[in-house]
Amino acid sequence: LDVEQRLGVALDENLLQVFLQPKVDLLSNQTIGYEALLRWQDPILGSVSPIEFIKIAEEMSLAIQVDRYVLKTVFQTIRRSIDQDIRLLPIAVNITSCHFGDAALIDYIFTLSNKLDVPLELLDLEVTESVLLEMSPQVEKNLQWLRQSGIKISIDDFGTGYSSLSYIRKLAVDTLKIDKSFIDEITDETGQKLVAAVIAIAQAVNLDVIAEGVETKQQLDILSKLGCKKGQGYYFARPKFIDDVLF
Ligand code: G
Ligand code: G
Ligand code: MN
Ligand code: NA
Repeated sequence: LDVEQRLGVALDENLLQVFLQPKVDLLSNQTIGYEALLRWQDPILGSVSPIEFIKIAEEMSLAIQVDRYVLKTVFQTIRRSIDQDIRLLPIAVNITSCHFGDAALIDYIFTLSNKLDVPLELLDLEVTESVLLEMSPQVEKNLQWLRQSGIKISIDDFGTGYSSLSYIRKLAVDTLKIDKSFIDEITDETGQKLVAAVIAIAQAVNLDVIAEGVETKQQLDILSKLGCKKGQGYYFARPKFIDDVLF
């Protein structure tokens, strides 16, 4: 059996697990939100990396189903948390580029939120720069609607794609996530200058900025010195099963 065949089964039988990784305020060390990340421990295939199965999902046109699976799981879990009076922070869900320009995305999110009575302020979305390359009227419409609904939008893996700076200025997004590859090199002089440049871009266009893949105290100290106020990475916490994080 291969990944292609099992992925459909995994979606139908809820075999994919949603994990959460905290986003942290660098000054106070407080968690300010989470990113939802999929994990798949398959009874037949063993553990399958999201890098592999997300790519296959895209090839098989299952990407939208995968995104919906995460959205549904996150909303259902938020509902259970509200029922138990647990204090909640926004949870960011990664949306595949091709899905972001789909009119049905809005309907899906709106229907879930209504049906489960979960405020949309508790949802954030992350998309990669490639969405900006394919800027269609529907992408712009979706961005506007999402923003008006209180859903914050981050550009993921920022700096690795080809997004033009003029798009970033015009776009209704909230946050740039500095890709881990830049943080990996932040201890080099040139690497540090690059991260400083990304932070300057974000400040110039009034966007929030968050560093991804922070693994060491040294990286954290340099980020703080450069004026970055938020971070995410193993230094703070690894992703954990959503129920173990929230309950
Ligand atoms: O969590 P990890 O570092 O193993 O993720 C590897 C890749 O898979 C990353 O690029 C991450 O964005 C992607 N990924 C993980 N979970 C999801 C998800 O729920 N949806 C999408 N579209 N991508 C995800
Ligand atoms: O593409 P995206 O940025 O959504 O993917 C984030 C991926 O990076 C996730 O798979 C997550 O598990 C992983 N990740 C998060 N923090 C760290 C870190 O500090 N080090 C490493 N190596 N991976 C990380
Ligand atoms: Mn992400
Ligand atoms: Na990223």
